[in-house]
Amino acid sequence: MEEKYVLAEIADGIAQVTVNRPTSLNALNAEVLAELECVFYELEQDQSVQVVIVTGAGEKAFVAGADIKEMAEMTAYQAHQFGLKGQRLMLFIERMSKPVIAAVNGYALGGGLELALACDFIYASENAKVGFPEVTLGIMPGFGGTQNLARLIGPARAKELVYSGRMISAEKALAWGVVNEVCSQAELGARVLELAREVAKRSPLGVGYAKNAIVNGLNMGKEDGFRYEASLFGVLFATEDQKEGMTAFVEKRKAAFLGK
Ligand code: DAK
Repeated sequence: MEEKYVLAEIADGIAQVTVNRPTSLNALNAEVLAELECVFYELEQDQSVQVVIVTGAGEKAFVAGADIKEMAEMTAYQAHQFGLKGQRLMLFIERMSKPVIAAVNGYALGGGLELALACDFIYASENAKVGFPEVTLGIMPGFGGTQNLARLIGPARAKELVYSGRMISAEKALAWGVVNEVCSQAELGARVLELAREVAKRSPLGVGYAKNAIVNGLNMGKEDGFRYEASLFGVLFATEDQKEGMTAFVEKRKAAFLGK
């Protein structure tokens, strides 16, 4: 598929995905969602990719939400299909076997914040603003935002954000635990890349299984989560990465992981 609104570049095991529709502040229309779905599907299959970074083109926005102009004309059936498409994308990202980091370089609103929340975590620039303005439009978050935000920062703060439709600053988002780190816009790309490079040196299986345990464990009771973790832990002992990691430690050298 030839992508029009989504750029993907791969170098040294790291894929950089950019939502590239800056004149609409990278708003998600049906075409952008479809392209993102294809790109993420390909990155999941690509063995050379260990970490994915998602950002928005331009200096103003990560993604300013679902495309309001497109949604304004939708029938209930089209809105339903649009919602299913968005949810499918968010769940796919959440369940990918590789980490996905959101580099939020400006507005992350509505569906844009939902995209960022579907990622493993968020680094943001100082000018970033995040929020759920859906209630100002007569709707509510529908790409998993109510579920992911409440799980991340607790129901009280999530309700305050969702009910008010307010945008909060990067600084407040950091204090509330929506984002992991805030830096200047000029530094954001480098800070995220630095972390991605560190993660890309680790065992892809160790990282992927840990993601699997955290993501799926959050949907389980604690004891089921412990059992699930133990099963995945055991499976890793059937891999070459475990043998290589421990042999390298004993031989006092750096491990060369193969992801198998
Ligand atoms: N959709 C379409 N166009 C957008 C947009 C958006 N979300 N956000 C910005 N744009 C466009 C603007 O219309 C403008 O286009 P032109 O007028 O130049 O053609 C251009 O981007 C630049 O924006 P502004 O001129 O407004 O720039 P400002 O700096 O003045 O303001 C802003 C920036 C981010 C504060 C403002 O653009 C704004 O308030 N944007 C809307 C933010 C928003 O409300 N986002 C949430 C959208 S609702 C569903 C599940 C989920 C969803 C929907 C359905 N189902 C289950 C069915 C998700 C819903 C949402 O995300």
